[in-house]
Amino acid sequence: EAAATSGTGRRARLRRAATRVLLGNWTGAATVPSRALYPHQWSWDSAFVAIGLRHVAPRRAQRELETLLGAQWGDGRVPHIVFNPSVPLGAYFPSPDFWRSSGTDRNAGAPSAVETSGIVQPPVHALAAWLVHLADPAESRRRGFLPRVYPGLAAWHRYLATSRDLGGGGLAAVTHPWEPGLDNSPSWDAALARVEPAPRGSFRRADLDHGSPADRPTDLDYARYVRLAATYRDHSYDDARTPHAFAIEDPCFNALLIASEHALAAIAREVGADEGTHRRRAGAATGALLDRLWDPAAGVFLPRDLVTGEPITGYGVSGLVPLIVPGLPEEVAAALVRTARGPRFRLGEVHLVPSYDLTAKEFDGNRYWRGPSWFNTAWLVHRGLARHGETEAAHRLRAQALDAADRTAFAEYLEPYTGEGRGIRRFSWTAALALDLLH
Ligand code: 2M8
Repeated sequence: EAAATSGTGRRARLRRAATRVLLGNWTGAATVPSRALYPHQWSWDSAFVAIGLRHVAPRRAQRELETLLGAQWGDGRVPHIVFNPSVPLGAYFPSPDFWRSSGTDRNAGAPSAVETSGIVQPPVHALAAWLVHLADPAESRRRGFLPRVYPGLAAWHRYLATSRDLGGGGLAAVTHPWEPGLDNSPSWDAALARVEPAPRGSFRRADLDHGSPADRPTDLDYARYVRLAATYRDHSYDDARTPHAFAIEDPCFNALLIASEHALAAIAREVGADEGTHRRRAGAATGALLDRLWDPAAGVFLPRDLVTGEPITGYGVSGLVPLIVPGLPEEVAAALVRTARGPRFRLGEVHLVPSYDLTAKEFDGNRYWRGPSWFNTAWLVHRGLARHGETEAAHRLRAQALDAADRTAFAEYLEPYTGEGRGIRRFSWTAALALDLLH
């Protein structure tokens, strides 16, 4: 009984600590991922933040998503960063003077009142909006939350389904390693190697003011990130005109789009719009995901490189995330669970879910998305396990995540073998997703 009581006490303490992190990172209209390393609003971070915040401050959770959508472009894209004008330019690279969004010709319809990046991040937003609504439907209806966000979310999905279907097969492509959010994953290495690096000294890495170089992407990675973003910018962020040296169909990105499309259907029903369109799109995208990215022999979803037309072999956590997709064939789900439990991810044996194959030579347990375990992907895998009746595995993952969040003061990521915190602390989505798992 004493243990149970202290468990309850520990949970209450963790809930308070997580809430404090989110309050500390709140800027008045949105939440920064971290005051030091990421002092602006990030797209998928905000969606995860809203998912946690809904339990303690539902109105702020709504606000978080509304602020992000307030920076949406005319063509429907939701930018991956919305810049806070009161933060000095040198605090984060690339800054607004690199992206020059408000000065871009009006084709893509970048807003003029706010500075943003020109690339995107995974579409977790409709899912987040629906979960935020469910946390407090009365408050949501009182504020007209869903009618307010529905048109923007629908336009966002339309942008991805049209301008970003670069392969013509019914999936959305990412055009920069920052877009899938798994920045320096080994999965992007071969595609990135084709990109001519920007000249050394043409940019300054503000991230190294706050993060250890051993935990961050390399200078060569950055030189290529800069080249890709500059090329897109110099083509006015026009997807049809940009010669995309990097174009990939990522399983995690598309699985989130499908889960969000189902959420959008539920939102449409609630606001009196046409639910059927969204369900049909979700169904079609699920078919495309299975046709184009599922590898039954490997037992994992593989990203597809649209430049070579070939699948990208190797096991990334992205390939497990389709577990969250409603209506996934049971044999596919079962194979994914086997892969997660197998030697490459060792679910339940190591801490959370490594971002990359533990047995691969590219695996690096400290360096960002090349191996460390992250809380957002753990949350997604947890959701997928629960969906497929893997109750015990889900339960264990949840317990690990809560314990790790607590132990590490909400670290950005973990070394998977030791469970030690890496990156920055008081990281917003770690706190937010811990809050969600506590409920
Ligand atoms: C990381 O990415 C940014 C660029 O967008 C960076 O390295 O500066 C990634 O972990 C990404 O997934 C995340 O959204 C962002 C902010 O937390 O940081």
